[in-house]
Amino acid sequence: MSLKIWLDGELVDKSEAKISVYDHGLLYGDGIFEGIRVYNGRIFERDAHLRRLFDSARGIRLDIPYTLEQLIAACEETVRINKFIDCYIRLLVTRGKGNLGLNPFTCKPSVCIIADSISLYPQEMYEKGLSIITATVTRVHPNALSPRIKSLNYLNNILAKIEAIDAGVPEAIMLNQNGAVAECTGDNIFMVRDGQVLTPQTSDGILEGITRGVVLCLCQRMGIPSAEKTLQRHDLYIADEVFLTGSAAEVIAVTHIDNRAIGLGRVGPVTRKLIDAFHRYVREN
Ligand code: PXG
Repeated sequence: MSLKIWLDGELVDKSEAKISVYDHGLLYGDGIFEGIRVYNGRIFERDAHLRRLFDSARGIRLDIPYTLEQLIAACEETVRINKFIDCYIRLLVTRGKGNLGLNPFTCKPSVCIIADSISLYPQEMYEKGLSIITATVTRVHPNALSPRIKSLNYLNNILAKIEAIDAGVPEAIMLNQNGAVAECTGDNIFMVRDGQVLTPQTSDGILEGITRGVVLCLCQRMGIPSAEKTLQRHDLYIADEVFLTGSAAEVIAVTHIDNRAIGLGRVGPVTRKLIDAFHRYVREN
């Protein structure tokens, strides 16, 4: 059976799910999205993802032509009709079909919901951890385009991802305009030093990741001290452990950065505990 895609209120076959070449999502990368996991048939952190979607929409002055309740029902229907138990939902809102020219206010927004599988890194990297690099390209300045907006315009991250691929590694750290650590191309970054878990603050120019929020919450529940703090690349180099979080990536260890071993150069004990706790948590909540 072919996959069914939810497109502007209808469930259509994947081969029929089409968007106009005049859609400003294509013409200008004008739109927003969410990437959400479904575990055990439940949409993980559903309300947080939808809240961020509506916040992103506000950030770019896009009126989503559906209510929160309608979008929730649409996501649930898309998962159900495709008979998924565990999957990944890509929910996107494009500015929609309009005229050539940047003016977004001639467009009628389109909403598309894809339920499918995703794997960001090969399975063996989850056991061994990742080697990553620092990208030379700077994370976009918050006053240019806030990284808090999950926009369809991912060129900044893609340029960093290309640097990673060129270097033969799967991921890159992006620094902000001040040279501080921001995040990776599709994940938030954490470090552990002397038993304390640290991650950059919102004001360091990051997407406020839902998985990041869950991991901070797990730290609290497990009695692991944690804080949001501006970090330099040097902080990562001298960390005991580094790991990444994201809806697609889940929680994954980083063992090497810029060819330097982090700590002992293997998956550390705090990371291991948080990975296990995360996998338990997603099946409970
Ligand atoms: N930073 C950036 C720039 C992201 O794109 C995260 C952090 C983590 O946020 P969440 O809320 O997912 O914990 C992201 C999320 C993909 C893909 O297809 C990327 C993300 C999510 C889902 C799929 O590469 N990035």
